[in-house]
Amino acid sequence: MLKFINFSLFIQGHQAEWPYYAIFAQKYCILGLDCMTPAFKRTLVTAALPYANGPVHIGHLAGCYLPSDIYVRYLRSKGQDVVFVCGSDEHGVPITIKAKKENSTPQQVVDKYHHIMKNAFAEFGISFDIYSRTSNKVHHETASDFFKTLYDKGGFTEQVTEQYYDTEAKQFLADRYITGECPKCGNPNAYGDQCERCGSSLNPTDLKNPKSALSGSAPVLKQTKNWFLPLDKLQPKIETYLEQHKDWKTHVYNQCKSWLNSGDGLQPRAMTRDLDWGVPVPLPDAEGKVLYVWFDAPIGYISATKELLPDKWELYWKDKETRLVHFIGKDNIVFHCIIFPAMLMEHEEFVVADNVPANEFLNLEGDKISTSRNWAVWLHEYLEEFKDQQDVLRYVLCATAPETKDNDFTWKDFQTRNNSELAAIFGNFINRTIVLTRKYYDGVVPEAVQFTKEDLLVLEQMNAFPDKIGSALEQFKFREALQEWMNLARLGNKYLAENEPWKIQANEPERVKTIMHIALQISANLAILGEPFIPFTSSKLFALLNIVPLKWNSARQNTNLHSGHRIDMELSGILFPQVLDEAIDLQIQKLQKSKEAIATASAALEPAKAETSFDEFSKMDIRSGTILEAERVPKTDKLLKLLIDTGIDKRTVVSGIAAWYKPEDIIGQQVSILVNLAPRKIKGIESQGMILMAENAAGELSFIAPTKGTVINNGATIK
Ligand code: B3M
Ligand code: ZN
Repeated sequence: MLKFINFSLFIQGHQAEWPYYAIFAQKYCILGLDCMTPAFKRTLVTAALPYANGPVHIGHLAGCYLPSDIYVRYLRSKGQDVVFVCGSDEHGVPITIKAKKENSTPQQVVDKYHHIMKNAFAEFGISFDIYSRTSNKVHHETASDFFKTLYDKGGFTEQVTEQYYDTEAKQFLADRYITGECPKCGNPNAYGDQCERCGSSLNPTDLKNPKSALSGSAPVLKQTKNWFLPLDKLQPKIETYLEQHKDWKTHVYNQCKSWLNSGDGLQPRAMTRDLDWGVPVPLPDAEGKVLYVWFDAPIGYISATKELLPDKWELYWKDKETRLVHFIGKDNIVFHCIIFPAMLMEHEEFVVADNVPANEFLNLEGDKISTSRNWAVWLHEYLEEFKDQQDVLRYVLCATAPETKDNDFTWKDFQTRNNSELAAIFGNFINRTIVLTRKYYDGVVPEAVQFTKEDLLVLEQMNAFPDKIGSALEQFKFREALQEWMNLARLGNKYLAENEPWKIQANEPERVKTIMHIALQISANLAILGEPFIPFTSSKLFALLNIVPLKWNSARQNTNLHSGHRIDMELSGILFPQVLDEAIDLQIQKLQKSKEAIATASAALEPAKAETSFDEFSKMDIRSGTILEAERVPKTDKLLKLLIDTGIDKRTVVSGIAAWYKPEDIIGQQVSILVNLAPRKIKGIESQGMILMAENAAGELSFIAPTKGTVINNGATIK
């Protein structure tokens, strides 16, 4: 109905704009009976390709994999033609950074995590038709061809620009290799390609106080050639596209709008990178360059479809009657609503997204989920601790989904939703129905003898649920849909509680037959309509009722369990055991440990030293310098002999940094050096000063150097 209302408002406000009307009329059957049913022939659903750089946690699940799975299961149940694709995003800096951290290679990292992630999704019933990966051949070819096609059409501008370069690591610093202050919101930890706090898409040179994520040092600017997508020129097309999608979730639409309207609007964006991990740029003069991960990753949706349906994939990508829906987290909005559509439009052969129902973020016990702080509920750990209870987590994450704003997952809420909703309402209703059917009728569905007015009302209400739930799902209102499903269980529970068959069986056995007949129909409908949300339980319930799984539209009927049909006599009707306080306490303790670990790490920092005066401090002459030569001091593990240009002179300094820096890597490194420290002999070498280093609680060292590259000359004072 919502679409219909929007439509009338639209007609009032924009009577002259008939092309929009035509698009709208084509998109939805507004003149048909079922105005929510789109006029598309098939749907392609994509879920964001997660970086293969760590295991999966509840934030991933709640953000896009659970809602997309619920949506797809619903469409399948409705008998619609739907394909659901996903896979691991195996390129980009998040992978190479992880490899560095784990002291392994990018390939080893993606091989390890691809399988862990794939299994976790399968264990939680995320029913992808394919879970592919972007390191495979089909993808490399598809992404390469896509780039070539755009290139041949003149879709890129070739530009030599100054990009940040880490002189220590001898590498250009793309995307997450560089961090700094977000120019839009001031977040001090924004990445070179994006600020995770305000969602802005950035270029590394936008960051204030940039810093290399590789060495921690301040980068220098160095010229390099890259290929840019001229988003500035494409802005009008994107604007028109967005105007056709006012039906998108408000926060998604508004975010897109604000990018288009902010500052000078969209800016050209480099689609290639100076990196050695990724899809090589398919041009002769592009040695050592790969495609930008955000160029190749969304093409991964296309490659995955190709891999799944080698003969039919084009139908899902090139036929106008395909509806493309991207499920993502909010940090991916710009890439899916602006950049990828721009790429697809420029290519000209592909359909673009009809909807991008992004979710906001899920927090955990009031704090942002964080892998590095181990503030997360990991799916593999959950499975060990709550064996066979995947549906409880699916239910809770759907009930608290961050659909329109960030939301919080708490273990107390998890317990309450299990015990007071799944167990006390749904589970209780099913168990009573099964137990009484076995007890009174030896498991055989009794005949409804005579319906009272109240029975008919309950049946009528029951029959309204498929549309109520369906319409909420079609509008991506998953919480509301789930609540409606639970309302059907409430209806059943209330019906039994009011009619109390257990009390009247002795005197009114005929009446009880009708009551139980109706309770059994409600149970069957709960199994059908619950399948998208809690598929494991739904199939247990079908087994309990001893019927094959039924499709959505059967739930409009009262006759899914015929009189005379025998339900299963063995299976347990307890579908959701209680979650005990001890289990919850254990989880809370576990999180507490993560908090303590973080606290211990910061407590390990040295307390501040006693006060000093400015005069005392000014006695120290600290200058900016550059390392000219470096070599190991023989027979020591820790010491390097450095020759430093202090601007005033060139002098030798012995420094205990050999555990952290190789001599060959630090030539050219800018340093801060205390030049008026009295000389002293170390291992027979006269050290004429001291370079300043930062040291963390773990004893790791990093240079303290001027951050403005060559602007600060050797000899510049530091005060
Ligand atoms: N891998 C970002 C992420 O995992 C990215 C999504 C790609 S979707 C094409 O958050
Ligand atoms: Zn920001």
